[in-house]
Amino acid sequence: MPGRSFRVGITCYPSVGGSGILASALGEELARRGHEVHFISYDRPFRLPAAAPRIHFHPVAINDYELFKYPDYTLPLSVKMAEVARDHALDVLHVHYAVPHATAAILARAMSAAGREPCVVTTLHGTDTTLLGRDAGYGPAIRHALTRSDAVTAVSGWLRDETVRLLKVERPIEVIPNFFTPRPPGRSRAEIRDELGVGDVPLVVHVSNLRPVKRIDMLLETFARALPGRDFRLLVLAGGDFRPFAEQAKRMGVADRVVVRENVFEVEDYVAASDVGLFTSDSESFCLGILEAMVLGVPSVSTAVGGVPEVVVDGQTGLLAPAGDATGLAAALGSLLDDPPRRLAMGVEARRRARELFSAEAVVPRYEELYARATAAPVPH
Ligand code: GMT
Repeated sequence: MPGRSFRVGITCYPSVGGSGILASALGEELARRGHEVHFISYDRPFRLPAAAPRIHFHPVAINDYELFKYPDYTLPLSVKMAEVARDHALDVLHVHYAVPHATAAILARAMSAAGREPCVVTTLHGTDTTLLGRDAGYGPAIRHALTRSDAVTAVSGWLRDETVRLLKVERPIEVIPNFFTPRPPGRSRAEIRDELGVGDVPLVVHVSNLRPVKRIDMLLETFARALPGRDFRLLVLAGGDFRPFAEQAKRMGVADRVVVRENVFEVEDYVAASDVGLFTSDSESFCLGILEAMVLGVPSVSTAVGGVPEVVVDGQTGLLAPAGDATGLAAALGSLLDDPPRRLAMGVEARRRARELFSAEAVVPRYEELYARATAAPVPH
């Protein structure tokens, strides 16, 4: 740890989603490096270990007052943030996903005693800008919170540029990419394949929360188009309900070749037992799923959207195809399935790139440096 240790409050969505996963991993790494980390959210983030030194969790209680048609989260969150900041003398409130976390943090800072205000660091993850930033009911509040944050980061250059374009943000936004640290292997490739009942045939893996932007329809379409003349399986690690898509798989006649596991919190063993990743999103600021595969030596076929080309080097660590192009995606997938040596070489290169650019060792010190800069020179407010 370089010099100073920080007391950091982290707020994120605790449910399945890239921003919460990244925030949890960051908290774990910061605690490992000697910082004191306080998670503040309505639930304990799902990938956070049950108990770990220097990691604390502060739940936000939400009351459902009859008077309100919709329960409010932003105000109780800001009050809890201010309380934790005061009681634990936090240096930094680091919020992941701007809505409503950045607004709550700005309010918490305003409620803190003069001279004891925590710095606010906001990390943008994607739809907080690309979806909500376009919404007239949110845009001005997001812009305000970003302008008043002491530091703002985005997980890709594409997301930084989109944020500037959509929200006309004039302050600097630093690009700090995502990272992924795999947990130690639990079960072997053979054990996992045995559980999945896939024998030795090539296995294509998809990991996501199945939201509409992930285009699961396109995933199944790509899979179905690549199948003729080949024997392989699709494994979907679903952070959401797969039932609406099971019908489509049945209609396409591929249901018996699709294996689904829902709510797998530790994806590593499943991904490591796979041969190719497949991601067909319409939009991704980064795509943590691709990185999880890369770290485990698995190359991906993906749509070339948003920040994905910053993660995947087309032809070296994976293959890219235009969004919505099931034919192109299926051709790319087929070419990797038909060429195991190329697939393996890409996996090696993917792992090397992940280690160099997207490992905790490469990324976490950048957050530490940012905390040091932000606390040394907070923005005047
Ligand atoms: O994947 C999602 O839909 C969740 C969303 C989030 O904010 O939780 O993911 C975004 O953040 C991830 C972590 O930085 C990125 O890897 C995803 O690309 C991004 N999703 C989109 O931009 C659609």
